[in-house]
Amino acid sequence: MTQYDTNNIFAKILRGEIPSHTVYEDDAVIAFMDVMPQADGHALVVPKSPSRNLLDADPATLPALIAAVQKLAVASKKAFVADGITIMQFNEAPAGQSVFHLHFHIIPRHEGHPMRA
Ligand code: D5M
Repeated sequence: MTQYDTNNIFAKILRGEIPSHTVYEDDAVIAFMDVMPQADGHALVVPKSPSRNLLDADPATLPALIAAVQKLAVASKKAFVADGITIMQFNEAPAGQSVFHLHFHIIPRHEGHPMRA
């Protein structure tokens, strides 16, 4: 298993070393807006505990994380008056992961509006 790199960009955001447009924080997670949104309102939910992705995450951290994902999904649907919410999560580069700190994408979706590439 590849090791967790403490210099990944989300670790730097969690340490306050680089800015983010943070929209939610609790003991377990922060959520901030994605800088390359695939649709308006695209946000990321990032656990504070260090793991590269879901494959190496401590199972004890997952209930609080998925509860936060649900909370952000419900809030996002309301805030962006969305018809639905896409939740995405990638594990390792061949699967589409580019930032190697576990995160969930929360993407509001509207009837007739496909996601941007
Ligand atoms: O995608 C990682 C996601 O992280 C991608 O949608 C861009 C986003 N990203 C990269 N850097 C930043 C910063 N600094 N702030 C906010 N969002 C960022 P994945 O393919 O899931 O690893």
